[in-house]
Amino acid sequence: MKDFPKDFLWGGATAACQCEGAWKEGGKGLSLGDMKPYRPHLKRTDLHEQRTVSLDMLKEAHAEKGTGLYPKRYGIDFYHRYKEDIKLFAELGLKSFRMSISWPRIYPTGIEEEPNEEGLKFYDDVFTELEKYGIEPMVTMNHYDTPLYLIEHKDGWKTPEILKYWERYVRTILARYKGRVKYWLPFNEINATIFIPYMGAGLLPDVEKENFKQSCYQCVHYQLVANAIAKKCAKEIDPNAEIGCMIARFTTYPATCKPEDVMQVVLDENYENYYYTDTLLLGEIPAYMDRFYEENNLDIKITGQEKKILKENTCDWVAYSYYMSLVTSANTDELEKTNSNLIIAGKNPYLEASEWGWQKDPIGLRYSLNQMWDRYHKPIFILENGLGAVDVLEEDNTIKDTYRIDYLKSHIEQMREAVKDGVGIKGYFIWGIIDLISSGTHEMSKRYGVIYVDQDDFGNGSLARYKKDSFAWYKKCIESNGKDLE
Ligand code: BGP
Repeated sequence: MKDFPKDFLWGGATAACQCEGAWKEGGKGLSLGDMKPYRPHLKRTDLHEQRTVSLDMLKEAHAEKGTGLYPKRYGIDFYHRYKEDIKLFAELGLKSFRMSISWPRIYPTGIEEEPNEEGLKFYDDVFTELEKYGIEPMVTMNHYDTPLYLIEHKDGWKTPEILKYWERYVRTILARYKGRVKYWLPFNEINATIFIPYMGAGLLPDVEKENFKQSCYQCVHYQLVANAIAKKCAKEIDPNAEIGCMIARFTTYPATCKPEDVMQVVLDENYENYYYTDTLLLGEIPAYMDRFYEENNLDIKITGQEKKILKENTCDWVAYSYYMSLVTSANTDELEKTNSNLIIAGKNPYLEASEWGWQKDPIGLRYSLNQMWDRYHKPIFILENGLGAVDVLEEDNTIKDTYRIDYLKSHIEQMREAVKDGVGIKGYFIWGIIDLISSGTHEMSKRYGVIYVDQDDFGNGSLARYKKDSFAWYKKCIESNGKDLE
């Protein structure tokens, strides 16, 4: 029976806007994340409030002098500590490191004719460090990191003008890092804009008002085209580069075996997940979207040229983040709800949830891997999986995170089952391999790492790094190519 292939990429993932900090250093321009405050008065499970950014909040962020309540401005100071961190990744035995390039570090406003050399040099240095230890980079081009200027002055993702700036950025980084980066992911969770419109596309509900849904889907369309443009550029600039696509995977179960509930699963998964991967892997906007646009009174502008780009530039592999599964029904009002990554959905009485309400479901990982493989037969990467939890730093600087080991172990076991099922999985990345700022709630105390970072929710702490118990556990897992999970 099959097992993990020899060249399986055991990885760890981060994003520039959650770890780099140095928001104004090295010529970097403002980004979406720099403007989103930490709001300690909100409940951890209050997803609606947590994800919304209003015009007033943006104005306040522009006026803000200090950095106290804007944690993405300082991150975990990866910008200055990347050597120390990469050394730890090497000690861990990491085969691949997922990171993102911050677009506004390369083009501060997005519209410059020439890139910012200091920004380019920073990533050169990061790649040099990774090469020193033989760690393969997996690079996201845009992880919730659109330059703020494009949003505030150029209508952001709402018009095709952005594609010109995007292409310039993509060409710059593909050419600069040619031969150094093989795996490129144009967008983190390209289905996110519908759920977190601000971080996905800089959309503010109080600006969009009744056009909100229309704007969301128009932005999504241009992001899909942008993903295909990245593939087009890669073919010209670095044919050895592989371009992927990624969604936040919402593995969905019906609340009952009532046919209406089962049908609802098909609809939810089509609209929330498959629309994106079908378009980018099969090369056509799926027919079910025509019905969706019509029923929702959406008038999405799509040109023949854009369809051609999508058709001719399908992705080499597919990826997703997997944290939990969801429940749906034909009558969602009847469902007891829980919080999940990006989405509020039905609760599953058979599953336990994390403190943030995310329902842990390792079997759902095997299930979704089979679904994705059957649908596309393209190599799959799990680019994010992990458990956000409150960790305790003991007096002797140890962190006994057995709950995290249990979570990771159960998911890796199910991933192995999927490998045995014949699914072509190429790599697995623990999200937040090192503790970083939470994307959803901006807390520091929602920790995912196998490396602890001494910093609290308000930016206090030494920033010292400590190995958690899960560090030694993941090291063994990697060394044994997934055989030793004890
Ligand atoms: C994904 C994002 C990541 C990450 C993760 C965990 O949706 O791609 O950036 O943060 O979710 O979410 P959170 O940080 O809200 O716990």
